[in-house]
Amino acid sequence: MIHSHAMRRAFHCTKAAGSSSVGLKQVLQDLIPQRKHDILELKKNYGNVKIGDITIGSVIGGMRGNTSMFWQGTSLDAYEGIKFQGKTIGDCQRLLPKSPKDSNGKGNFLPESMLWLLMTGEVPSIEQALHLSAELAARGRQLPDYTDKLMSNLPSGMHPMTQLAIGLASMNKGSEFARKYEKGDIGKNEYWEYVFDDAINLIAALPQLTGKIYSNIVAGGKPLGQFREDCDWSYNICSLLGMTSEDSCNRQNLDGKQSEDFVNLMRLYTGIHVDHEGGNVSAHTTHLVGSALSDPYLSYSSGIMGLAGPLHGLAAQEVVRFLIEMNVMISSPQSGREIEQYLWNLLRCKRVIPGYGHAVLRKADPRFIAMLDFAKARPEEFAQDKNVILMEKLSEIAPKVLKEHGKTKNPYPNVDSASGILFYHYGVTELLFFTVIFGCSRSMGPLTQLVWDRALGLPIERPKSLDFKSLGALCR
Ligand code: CMX
Repeated sequence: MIHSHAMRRAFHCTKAAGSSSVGLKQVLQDLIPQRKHDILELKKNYGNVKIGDITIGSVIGGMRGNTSMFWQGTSLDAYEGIKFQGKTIGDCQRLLPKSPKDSNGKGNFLPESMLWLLMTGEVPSIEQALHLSAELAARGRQLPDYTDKLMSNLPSGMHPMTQLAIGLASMNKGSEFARKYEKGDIGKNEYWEYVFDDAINLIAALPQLTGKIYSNIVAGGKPLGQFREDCDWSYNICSLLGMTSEDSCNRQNLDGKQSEDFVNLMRLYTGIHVDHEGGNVSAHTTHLVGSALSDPYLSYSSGIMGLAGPLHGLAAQEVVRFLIEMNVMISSPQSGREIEQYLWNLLRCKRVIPGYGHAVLRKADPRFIAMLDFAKARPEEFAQDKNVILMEKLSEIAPKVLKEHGKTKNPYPNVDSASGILFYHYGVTELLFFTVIFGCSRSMGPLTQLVWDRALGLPIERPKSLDFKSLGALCR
């Protein structure tokens, strides 16, 4: 029997002793000993407590309902959606520090604030968030030489996610963790520090890497914008895509307001895609590969390979294609009857409606709602965009159709229903590229967990597998 008060005592959430410090690593340094103690106590006192049953259905059904991962940063409730250290998207929008450069007060929180929250469980002060932002900018000023050269020499037409995975894997050459481990001069207790440094360096490098990939796709490798060390992480992503009005390139001729909105879209998008608890393919893969003590670059590069799948991160691209095609075939994006017919034809051909359904969620994805709200708050920008109008209309009609169709467990829109089409609106029209932006954001959750995996000394993952004969024996 579990004594809940004892359990709470064994795993209470402790405030970091030095949480007034502005340095993330220092705050973690103070936090880790208590958490380490907590997890050892948990294992010692409650290691035999059963969490759930594993059924044959879950063994051959993608491990659904098989609660078997430790994941601290986020949790996913089928009806409430994603929570970041227990906080909803709305909470995060209220509580997390924003960029002081945002003049109109409508700005989104900085993803750097989210990274802090994920790592420590605490909402950072504005000083802490800006300190982390400046640290990322300082570390991300330029790509390592070897990565830069490699990226410049990739064959043209290479899939953007392949480019991202190659770029990240190449950075393993500079991995502090791999170097120290190879030399054999670090003990288990110190692993996390080097994993942390690699994780921060990796996240810091993503704006440059993303800009490089985009320039490979659209400009034959010619730089599209400038990295600014006095700017935040999302701003630098936008700048290196040539999407800010301050850029000499300003590819889409965005005016000041549009440019500010685009940066805020990037902050929103990259702030809420950071994680979706541990079981999703990109997060799970990063955690699994990292459990073999592969360094963060190799681990997250593997996660990126999973994110590239059409049932995971690539869905945003499929949605954009789908909306554009449907708009060609129907007389108006408001025509409910024609949309319904279009969807039924699709389902009869055994195709899925992209952007709908989810393995865990059982209601509309709050991330979708946040993206939709972004568009709704800017009617002057989006009112004439047929794709955005169709996206919204579809979110009323598709759930009815999918419910009647009767197969899908969750007939509601997921985040990918909205994200790509908003980037497309501002002129990022290279569909395969969207998942790279997803990859920038997703780095934060799985890499946070990787730091904690090593801080808590979690072991290599090695579940048991069963063949047909063994499953058959269980059925007798
Ligand atoms: N359109 C049509 N059929 C769908 C469907 C959709 N959007 N979503 C699920 N189904 C079908 C499944 O294909 C499955 O059919 P079969 O029994 O014939 O194989 C059946 O409904 C049951 O599936 P489910 O249990 O509801 O969903 P899963 O957990 O197996 O899969 C997901 C989840 C997301 C892969 C699926 O809903 C899907 O393919 N959606 C479209 C692609 C998409 O939007 N992906 C983005 C996911 C977002 C994320 O990664 O966070």
